[in-house]
Amino acid sequence: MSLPFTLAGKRVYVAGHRGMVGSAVVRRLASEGCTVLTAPRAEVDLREQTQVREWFAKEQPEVVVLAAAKVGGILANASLPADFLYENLMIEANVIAAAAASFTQKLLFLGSSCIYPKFAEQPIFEEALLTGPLEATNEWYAIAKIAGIKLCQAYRQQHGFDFISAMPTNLYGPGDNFDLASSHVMPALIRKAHEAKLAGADSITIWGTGTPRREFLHVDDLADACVFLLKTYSEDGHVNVGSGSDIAIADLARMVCEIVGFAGEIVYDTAKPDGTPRKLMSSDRILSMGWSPNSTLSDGIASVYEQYQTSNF
Ligand code: GFB
Repeated sequence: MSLPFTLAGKRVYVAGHRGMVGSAVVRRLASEGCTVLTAPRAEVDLREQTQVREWFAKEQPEVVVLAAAKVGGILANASLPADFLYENLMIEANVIAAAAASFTQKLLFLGSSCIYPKFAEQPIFEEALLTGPLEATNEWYAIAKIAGIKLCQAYRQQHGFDFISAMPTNLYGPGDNFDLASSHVMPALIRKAHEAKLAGADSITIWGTGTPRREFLHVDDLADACVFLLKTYSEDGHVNVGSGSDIAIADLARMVCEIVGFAGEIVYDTAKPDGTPRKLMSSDRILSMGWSPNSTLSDGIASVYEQYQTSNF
């Protein structure tokens, strides 16, 4: 495959276009001069092999961004192990195999930083994959994502397909899930602080001890990295995509409360899980290729809060 790979004039399928990541990728592709293809779930259920094969045979996408996944925060991951493992395995296997069967020129698979061992040395380089046990709260999702990386590598090695993988850190941005039972921490904190402010409450309760550290990246930065990798990367190894710094959940909660304008107390529900103590990735590989993120955490949170107040989540 010759690089840089051109998107202009190509038919680019974004799987998962209604999700936070997929919708950001669709927005970013608007300036690439390509035709963006999407398929509503009512038309193609990505867990169903025949539907996926038939759709690919009919639409013949030349490029695929695989952003479709069953996703959720720490509690959803821990309480729905069968759904997270089965649905993600099916989606990946069906889309990657259908892309190969219809001779898609390039495919980008999106994973997650939870693929790395729970106690991986920090910052986590790509080589840390499969060097230790996973974090229990998300091992089901992580195993499915590891299988997706390996499937891309297997098609590359056995059949020469240009299938690549990117591993984003914890993401946030427009289109996030604000349901408190199933969301990730960022939308949960924004919603809790906002509702407490409106109610004149004295405190908000957040999960765990507040000591775990997480690295956050705005989803528009990830979408930009996806386009960058599609155009410039064509190798076997997966590529980390992060912001380069992490923050303790307690400090994040304070930052969100300040942005939202809630001055009450933060209470910790330690019956809820902490998850991985820390997962700061090294993004040296993509930085050395010439990509870097644009958003700062505080600006990113402020813009999401603005959107949250004006939308019907
Ligand atoms: O974002 P989160 O759900 O996912 O939680 P993970 C991050 C941290 O925030 C954990 C704490 O230590 C939570 O205990 N936290 C505090 C909260 N308050 C809240 C709250 O109200 N809601 C939530 N959700 N968390 C997920 C994985 O792990 O990250 C997935 O389960 C995936 O597989 C995703 O990899 C990116 O960072 O712990």
